[in-house]
Amino acid sequence: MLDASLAEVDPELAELVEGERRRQLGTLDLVASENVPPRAVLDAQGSVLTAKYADGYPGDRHYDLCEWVDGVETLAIERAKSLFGAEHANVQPYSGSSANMAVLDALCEPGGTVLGWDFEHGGHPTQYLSGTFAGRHYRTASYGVRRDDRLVDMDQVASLVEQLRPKVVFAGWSCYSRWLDFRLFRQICDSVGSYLVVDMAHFAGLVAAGEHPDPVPYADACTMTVHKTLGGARGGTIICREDLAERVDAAVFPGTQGCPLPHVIAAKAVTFLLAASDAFRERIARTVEGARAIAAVLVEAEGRTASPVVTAGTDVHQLTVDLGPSGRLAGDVWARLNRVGISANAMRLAYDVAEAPAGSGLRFGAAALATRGLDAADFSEVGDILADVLDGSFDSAGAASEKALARRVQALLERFPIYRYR
Ligand code: DSN
Repeated sequence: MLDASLAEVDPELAELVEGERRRQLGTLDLVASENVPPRAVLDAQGSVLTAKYADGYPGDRHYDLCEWVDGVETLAIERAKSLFGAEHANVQPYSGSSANMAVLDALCEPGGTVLGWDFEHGGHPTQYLSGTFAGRHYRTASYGVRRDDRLVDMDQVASLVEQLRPKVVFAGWSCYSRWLDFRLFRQICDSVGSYLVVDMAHFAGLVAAGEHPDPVPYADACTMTVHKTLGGARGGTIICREDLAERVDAAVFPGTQGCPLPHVIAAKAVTFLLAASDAFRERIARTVEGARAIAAVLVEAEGRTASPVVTAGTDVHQLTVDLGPSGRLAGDVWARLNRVGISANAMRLAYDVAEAPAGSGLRFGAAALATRGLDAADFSEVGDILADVLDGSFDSAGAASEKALARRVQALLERFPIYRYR
């Protein structure tokens, strides 16, 4: 059994994996948190490193014969530090959520106060929400975006910080389209001595490529995922100031995790290497350009879709459309997107008019398609397809229109294939 392939040992499972590979090949992926990890990352993540126990950190493990995995983790740490200009990096968090949990464990005693970004306003639940470790172990509150322009309400942040004097303030989002003023967040945190943690799970790749304001000079710590705009290993990473390194490391291991995953850390090392390249910078520039191109087409089409682009555009890799004025639910349009070969997210928005859980929001991201190779003109074609799907008259046009759109999606997929090897 040791040397037999997955297909030989478990054809049933192999068929499911192959089905997902074919699905990825045949879907225009506009899920803002997804990407196309390169083969080198998949090779590392499926390597023999999977077998090794290595609790601890390089040079200080609870297991013997760790010299090779020490080398792997040291490479990942040094590459992460160099990529982000960080004083310290911990590459062991299993995910972005684990990274947030460890940072809270490092910086805040249980029962302490934490201020996060409201989930329906674009934040991540693990920053504060009841039902997550943050909501269970800390006294939490949240801020959001303004009703009129849907930009983050920095007056509300300042007033909540003054009133609650939180130990930790999170800045960073899962669904937002504009840059953040990290200097202002820092000033507000300094006014009461709060730690500033920037959750850059989504925009870490943009920061690495210089396509987004850099939070590192302002934040006490930054958490990130390595598989979204960074486009690589499935997992999290924390970077922080040197004086917090010991606390952050102890909070990751043994505070909140057991053995690190050496195979995933190896895949993170490859990701950080690739993210330091000119090719990566070019791809991220094309990603942002792509999101802007889609947004521009959808803003232009607002007359016929009755679905405004939130904040009327984007500065980052994603944009959100508000179906509220059209009277349609995101879940219905989402199903139509799937039928023509597009994947995206339906979500509730700040001040959502819909009562259904899926709400009125559709989030579109350009990261995976930029990795496939699309350029600005191709992204405009994607925007045109989306505008047709969102068009109110589409309902009466029916199946014929869906077929025509599916053909246009197929033409793009054929021009930009992925995973041609098995
Ligand atoms: N689930 C991720 C996203 O889609 O944004 C955040 O963790």
